[in-house]
Amino acid sequence: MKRLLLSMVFLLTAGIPTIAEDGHQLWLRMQPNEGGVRVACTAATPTAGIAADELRRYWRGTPDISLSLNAQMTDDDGFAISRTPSGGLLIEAARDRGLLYAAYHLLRQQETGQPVNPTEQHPAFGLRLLNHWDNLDGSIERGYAGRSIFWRNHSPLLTPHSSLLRDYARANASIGINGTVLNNVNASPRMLATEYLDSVRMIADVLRPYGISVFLSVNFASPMTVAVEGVNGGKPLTTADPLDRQVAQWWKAKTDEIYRLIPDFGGFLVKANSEGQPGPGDYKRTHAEGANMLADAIAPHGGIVMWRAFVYGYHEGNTDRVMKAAAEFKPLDGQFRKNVIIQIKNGPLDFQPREPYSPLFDQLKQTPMMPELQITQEYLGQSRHLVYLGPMWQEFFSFVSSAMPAIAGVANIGLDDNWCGHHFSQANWYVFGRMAWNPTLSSEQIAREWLQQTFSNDEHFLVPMTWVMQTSHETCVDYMMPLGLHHIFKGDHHYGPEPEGNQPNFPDEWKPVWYHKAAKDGIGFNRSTHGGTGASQQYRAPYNQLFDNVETCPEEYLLWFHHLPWTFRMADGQTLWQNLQRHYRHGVEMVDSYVDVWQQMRPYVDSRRFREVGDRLNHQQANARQWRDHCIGYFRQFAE
Ligand code: GCV
Repeated sequence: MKRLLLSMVFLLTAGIPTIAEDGHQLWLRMQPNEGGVRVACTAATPTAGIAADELRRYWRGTPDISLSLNAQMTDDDGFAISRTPSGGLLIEAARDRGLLYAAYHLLRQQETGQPVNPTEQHPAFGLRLLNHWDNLDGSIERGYAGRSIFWRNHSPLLTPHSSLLRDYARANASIGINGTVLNNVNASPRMLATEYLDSVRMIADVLRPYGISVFLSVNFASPMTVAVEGVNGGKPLTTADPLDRQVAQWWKAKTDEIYRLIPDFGGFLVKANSEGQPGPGDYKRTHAEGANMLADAIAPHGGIVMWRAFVYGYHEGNTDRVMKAAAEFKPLDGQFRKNVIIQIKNGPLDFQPREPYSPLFDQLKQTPMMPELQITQEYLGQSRHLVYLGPMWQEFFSFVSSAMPAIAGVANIGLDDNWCGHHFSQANWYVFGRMAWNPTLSSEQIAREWLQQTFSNDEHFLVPMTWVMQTSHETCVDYMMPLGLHHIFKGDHHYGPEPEGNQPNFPDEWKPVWYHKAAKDGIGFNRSTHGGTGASQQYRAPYNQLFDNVETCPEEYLLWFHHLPWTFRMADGQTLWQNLQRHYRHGVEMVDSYVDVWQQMRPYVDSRRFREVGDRLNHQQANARQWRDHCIGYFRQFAE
């Protein structure tokens, strides 16, 4: 109701977009057509029905469209659009999801003023998933946009907010997302209790027509908390050892129960033996033994297990955390069941503003892998900073092949009116979906089409704001952690600078000083083979050589791989210290110009979104200055 009232507030100022928008419509702000479009659909499924309805309601092009399934086409979510002899459009797909994606493709072309050409498209990744880090109490780990849209207050969501969930499903479908993990990887064992599974069933029922299947994160020790009928006399078990017969029985019985409720359930996501989570290592079993036990339970139903490679324990001593995933998983290559996929964060550390790609992608040869990207900007200004992640992911895809079965993005969605906290954070949800469909699309093109649909088609808006978006990631890197610096964050909330951070109660792996190693002799983490940890050697050729050699290491990764004197000569002839300061200052200057550019955008943006984005940009400007002053001020004691 509040939302409705707000969107009814008409402004009187001439020349300014008249409706105050709250951003809830995301990039789906199409105006209904006047009728007159004839849509024939031979596929009688709810999903095909939605595809036809969307076109009936919003399509303003050719008056005749037919949708039909074609079993001759490649069996994936792709689609083909062709012209009929009578000038109409024919949409064909092997699956009804393909029909839905074709409908949204046409509407996107329409809204962005693109021609409707015959096309055949197939997604790069078969599974395109969101990962929600939502807890059953309704809070969200690393969520910056309000509380969970799925769960609340330690009790199952008995009546799903269906219209909200439908809006969520529709938005995802419009960008090709076809699955979602409903709970945090730091999973409560209670997630698998029957009362919660009943909620999962209700959510699945709402999402299914939009082509979205549901998945759950599971706690490896769930059998020790949740009882299952017919196993151990209906009592929880005393172990979660994956080689224990009762444990395997427990998972089989639980999985059968899930599939009775949700026949198209997608599978499990597991964080094991990482950051204090239980796992097979607690019983001296390997990741493969743990994953395979779950894989065997779910295989008869056609489900999968996504096993995360983000592993490191606390207090493991002075070892190099970025090497751990490759060190633990490479020896297991070839030992996983076919329905196990290893889910790997884009970088080897933890979603830093910039990281080189994770070398585990180079190490596994016989095991399916999937990238995990983080949409929620945990380390990139959260929902306070305008940082468009398209360029960062494009950089990742320039190193890592997209020939993988699946991809996941850690969601930035909550109950806030505009879903994502910052209006521009919606673009990161959008670009994730678009790149999961086609990682070769340029981030710039995606930024532009998102701006067109979300705000305005006017070139006076599009040109400057595409520039803002495209440069915003590098800008954030500049004012936070340029030249390959990493993890210089304050506290556990990961917001704000703390280069002096050396908290005695933190493990080394969380301490900023451990990562930047700034001292009189220089700055940076030596991961080369020249007196360093040798992490450079986990990469395939030629990157192992390139990164290892200070002369050839790209400057953006320099201090990730090398510890260098402050007087080191950079490519531009400046010393490292001068160059580092230049980056910090440049980052701030860029944010200054974003603030100015946005002020020019008033004629193209409704009042509420104009104000809200402006407020956040002011905040970002203040934060960028803090980062610059704090970091330069701290490093100066060593550098000068
Ligand atoms: C869900 C980082 C985050 C944690 C997160 C973890 C993970 O450490 O700070 O909040 O936990 O990554 O990806 O498992």
